[in-house]
Amino acid sequence: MTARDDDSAPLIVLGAGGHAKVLIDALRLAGRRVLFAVDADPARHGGSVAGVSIRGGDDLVLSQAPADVLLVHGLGSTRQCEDRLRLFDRMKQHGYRFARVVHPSAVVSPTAHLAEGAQILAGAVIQTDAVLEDDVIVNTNASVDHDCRVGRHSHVGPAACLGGGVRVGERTHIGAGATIIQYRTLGAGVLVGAGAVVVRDLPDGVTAYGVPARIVPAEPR
Ligand code: JB2
Repeated sequence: MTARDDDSAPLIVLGAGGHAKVLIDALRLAGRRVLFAVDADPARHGGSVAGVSIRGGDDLVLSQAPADVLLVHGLGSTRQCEDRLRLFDRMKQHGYRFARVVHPSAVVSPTAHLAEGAQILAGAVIQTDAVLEDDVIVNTNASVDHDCRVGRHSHVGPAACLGGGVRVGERTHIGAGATIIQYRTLGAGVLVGAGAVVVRDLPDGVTAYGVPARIVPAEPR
């Protein structure tokens, strides 16, 4: 599937926090129709997020036939991506599909590959032959250069920059404004701190901060 998402099915947003608001905004600008949102917090039920009503919890999704709707993954991440993975996999087990979200101001190469549920937010740039696997977020003003590959459920934070040919494993969180220089490889479950400059490969599961980025003992996530 290329950058364009032609599926016009109505949308249900999972989660009703900050990330969901940003997604709803992008969807509206792209002319997409959002049916309602669901949230794990019962105190939010009956309220709204960015003008979209919050009708209940995730079980409400199950009352909709999987063929009739597309889901939008509204859980963001600030340090770890496991919650996104858990919710995505739960809904996939029930047969649901996730919509791609591409803000109209994003620049996406026609040769980039956006897998199911990829989210490209305002001002982001996805360059030629980049591959974003399932459920990846490329947040506001971030850039993913040519031939990068970003693994499932990973999050490229606002204004982060991936040079050409960077490889990122699954569930890796790259903090706001971080830079990964060209052709480096980051493992799965890595946390890169905001503003870090990564000049060496990083193995699975590490936390790295600073300029140049150094591996530090992980704080509890
Ligand atoms: O399993 C769930 C679930 N777990 C938490 N299902 C559903 N449907 N909702 C769930 N939630 C809900 O997600 C919480 O009850 C809460 O209302 C919402 C998360 O909102 P919050 O604003 O705390 O975080 P966020 O994930 O929307 O946004 C974070 O990540 C973004 C990338 C924020 O830090 C943002 O500032 C950031 N831009």
